[in-house]
Amino acid sequence: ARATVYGYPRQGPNRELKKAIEGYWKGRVTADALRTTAAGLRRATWRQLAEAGIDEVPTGDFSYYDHVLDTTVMVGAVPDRHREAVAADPLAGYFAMARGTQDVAPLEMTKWFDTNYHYLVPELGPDTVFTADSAKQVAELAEALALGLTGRPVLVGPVTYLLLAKPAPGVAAGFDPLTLLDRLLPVYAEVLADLRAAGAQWVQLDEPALVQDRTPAELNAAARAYRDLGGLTDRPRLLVASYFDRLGEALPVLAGAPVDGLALDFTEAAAANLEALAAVGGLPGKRLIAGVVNGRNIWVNDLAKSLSTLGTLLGLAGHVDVAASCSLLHVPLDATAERDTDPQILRWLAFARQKTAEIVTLAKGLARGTEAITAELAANRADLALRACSPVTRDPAVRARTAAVTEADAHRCQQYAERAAAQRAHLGLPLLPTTTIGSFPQTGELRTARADLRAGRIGTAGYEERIKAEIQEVIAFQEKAGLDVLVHGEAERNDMVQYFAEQLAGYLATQHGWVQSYGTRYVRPPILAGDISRPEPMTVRWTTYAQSLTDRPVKGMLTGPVTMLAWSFVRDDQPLADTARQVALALRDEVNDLETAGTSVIQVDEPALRETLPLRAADRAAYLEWATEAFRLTTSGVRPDTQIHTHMCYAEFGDIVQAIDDLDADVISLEAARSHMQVARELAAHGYPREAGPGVYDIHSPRVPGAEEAADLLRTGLKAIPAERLWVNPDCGLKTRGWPETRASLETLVTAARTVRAEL
Ligand code: THG
Ligand code: ZN
Repeated sequence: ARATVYGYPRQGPNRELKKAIEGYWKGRVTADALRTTAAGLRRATWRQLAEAGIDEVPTGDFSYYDHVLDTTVMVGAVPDRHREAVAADPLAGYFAMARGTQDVAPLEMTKWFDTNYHYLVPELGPDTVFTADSAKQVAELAEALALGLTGRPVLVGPVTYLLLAKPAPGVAAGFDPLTLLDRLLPVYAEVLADLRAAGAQWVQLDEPALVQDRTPAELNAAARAYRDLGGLTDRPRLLVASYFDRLGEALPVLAGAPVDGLALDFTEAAAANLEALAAVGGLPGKRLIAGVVNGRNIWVNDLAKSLSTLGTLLGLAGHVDVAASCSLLHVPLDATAERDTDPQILRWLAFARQKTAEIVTLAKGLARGTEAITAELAANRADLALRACSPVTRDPAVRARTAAVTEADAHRCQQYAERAAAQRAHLGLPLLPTTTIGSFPQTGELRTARADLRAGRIGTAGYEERIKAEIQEVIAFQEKAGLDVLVHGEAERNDMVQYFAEQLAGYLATQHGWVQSYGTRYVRPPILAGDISRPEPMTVRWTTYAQSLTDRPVKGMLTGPVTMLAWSFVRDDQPLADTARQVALALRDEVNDLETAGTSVIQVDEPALRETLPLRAADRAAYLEWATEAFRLTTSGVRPDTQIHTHMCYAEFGDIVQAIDDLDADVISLEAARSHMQVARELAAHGYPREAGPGVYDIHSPRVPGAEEAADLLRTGLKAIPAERLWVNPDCGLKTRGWPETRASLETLVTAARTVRAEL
């Protein structure tokens, strides 16, 4: 049995890649220096993998920005608007596709399946002409071979590439990129021949799109693709890789194709994949790579359990190798860098480097029997036992409280109509009330103040004075601008998830646990390590301080339980629903304390509700059930006259309108400016019965809308939502904006609201 991985974090131990790329963008680093840094990082990674005992290293998984964009370059599908720039300077042109320039828009970016990685969406049309450019793949393979290693090029497969694409601008929306398959396959054939000539024995084609629900036509396309590529004579051996879920109906398709091996996910999808594999009679004579080490979480593997799965698989394939379930891109680099973490807890954690060691151990155990890894198995058993009975993972008070939750706890005690009347009387707001989403500009001074606090240059008192001064300014501005429901501006928050994670017991923050979100942007997701509780109020101080400065209502601002889970590493030792319920109860305490402290409007943001939707439709109802319950559990402990708001970003709400309704929030604000109030029409078509604020100002752009433009958007909104239920707000929070455009836009927004009010 061989040990392998499909991909590795690209950034380097100190995010050297980010620094080099951003330096190149600013003109401080030359293209050559950037290339040298990148090659050094690749070499260091391969050496480390080889020293750890990985038999076959991945190549071509490295990227300056995104591996889907690299595939676009490999198949020559550069959009027309970028051709000139790419021809003039390939590296600068590459970044122009990723980020746009003054004159040309970038490719659209979206989530890579259900991970927190984002890729650049290929733009294709009936006129797309593919041409092979295997230079990057060939060069990186050569680098690994030059180190004396066995390299396995990893490519995005042709079916997944087309399924991830969208019609190019100007192409009819009904255009199906999959119709280009026959044109694309010869290009893949050429790349495969080049890689074989360069010395590749195996090439991996990643087809994660096949773990999603697929139509018979799409499955046929996959069958055709791998019949054609498998039928080539001048090619390396082909490994088709799937991950993130079960292969389902695509498994018989790939098992029957003339390819040499399959890679399957045996973590959460283990049972389904095992069953489906047995049902097709296994993969006799073929290579099976078993992804038994979870590539998406940060927990140590249960080695004994994985060995048992591997043992079962031995009877089902010609040859079984061991890997992580997916690329290790989605986990941080090295847990031993976390020097501030409790050493007990550190033993439960496995980042990319630790997962690599687990894979090697399992391959050894599979090849030579458990006797060969007795010490590793014993240590692993001890670590797992410590985790299972640690007071961190088992807090009896939290467990008793979650067990006692009743149906009634997750429901407001009055129907919306009665609540709305009570809230109207209590708040006394005008028609078309104006508000913001919560955050105000995070200025350089605020970030400096936080850095000064961390470095000990200022004390807590000095820092808090700084935050209070900012709150005073934010409140004074909103009063002057004439907004109706004010916010404190969130000056004290570094990140909407991290801020709460740092204050909740059971959550763990990392020092160096960076994971790529997109391009050179990284996040450090906190870890839901144990049972969650709230030792003390987290936001009440700042909200009540802001309220003390004004007679208008100040909205309390919290991050919702689903988003707390979506942007953290979650536990693997209990159902997500249980973790969500614990977080919800902790947040419920905060909601209730805000109300007790005199807050009449409380917003619980759930921007990630839509993005955590499971890949398979069959799994969605169960997810939406616990997700909406967790939100209601957070927000249902308040009086009828306390108004609950929520907020969601991004535009595709169509498939979760019912879930949005099930949140039972009194008011929801949504992104809508760019789509001209499309969501308002979608809500109306669904019969959404409560209040909504489709955004009238696109915060992703520094452009200030005109008052008449904003008023027009409001009039459009009024066609879908009656005046009694329509709010006026921007699309999203303002933390990434500067003060000048924030001031101007909010003044415009109030003017527009007043204009349209006068027309009613
Ligand atoms: N918070 C958290 N997770 C998120 C988002 C968030 N995941 C999804 C989405 N938003 C990701 N978007 C971004 C946007 C900006 C950055 C990262 C992810 C970013 N990162 C800084 C960088 O890499 O330079 C680092 C910031 C820091 O120092 O913490 O700019 O809003 N939790
Ligand atoms: Zn938003």
